[in-house]
Amino acid sequence: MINLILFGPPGSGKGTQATNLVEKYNLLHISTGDLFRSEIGNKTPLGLEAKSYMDKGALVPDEVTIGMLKKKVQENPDVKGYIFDGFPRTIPQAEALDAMLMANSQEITSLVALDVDDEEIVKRLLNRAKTSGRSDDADESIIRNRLSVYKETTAIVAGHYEKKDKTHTVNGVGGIDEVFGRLAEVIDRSLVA
Ligand code: B4P
Repeated sequence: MINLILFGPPGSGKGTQATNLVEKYNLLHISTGDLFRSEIGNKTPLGLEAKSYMDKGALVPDEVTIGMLKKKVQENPDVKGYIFDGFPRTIPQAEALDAMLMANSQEITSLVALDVDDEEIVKRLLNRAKTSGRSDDADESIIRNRLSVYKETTAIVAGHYEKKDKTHTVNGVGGIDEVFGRLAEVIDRSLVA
């Protein structure tokens, strides 16, 4: 099984690249952000709770996020592997993911991080806000809060997998196809390692 984590700050291109990676590697794409937005769209209690955090650019609490992720994995056991997009974002989430995979004699194959500078991210997300209708993209101070949360709480997750020699970083600035080529090269190398 192939278990990839697509990592990087908000707006670094994770969702964009996951779509292409799914085609190439035939994996199930699980985006916790997309799962939350679907719950919000369906006005479920989980969605209402998640929205109160997402609108501020804060992380949704771990127990809610981990429970939702596990459910999605358990509903899809017969796949070649997973692309985890936007998960894990905290050390407890990473530990829960490792434990869940280990219970099935699996592990993370590789964490691939997209490196993009803050100003490029702010530009991309404000631009996406024009069509996405996402309130967390429309306000620069909320975007900057998301970037601070990433630096303070999420970035250390890359270090967690670095200790296991699983972390790889690629330059996320450039055309979408160009960035995809860089990702595929790193992933292909980690698959034969
Ligand atoms: P996400 O849905 O994961 O939001 P994101 O990080 O903004 O999306 P992504 O990074 O995939 O967007 P992309 O770069 O592809 O999370 C939203 C919120 O949900 C979080 O803030 C949090 O509140 C909550 N949440 C989610 N997961 C959680 C977890 N595990 N724990 C707790 N809370 C959680 O796209 C950005 C834009 O850039 C697009 O417009 C795209 O077209 C553009 N773009 C992409 N690649 C480009 C390129 N190469 N050049 C130019 N533009 C590019």
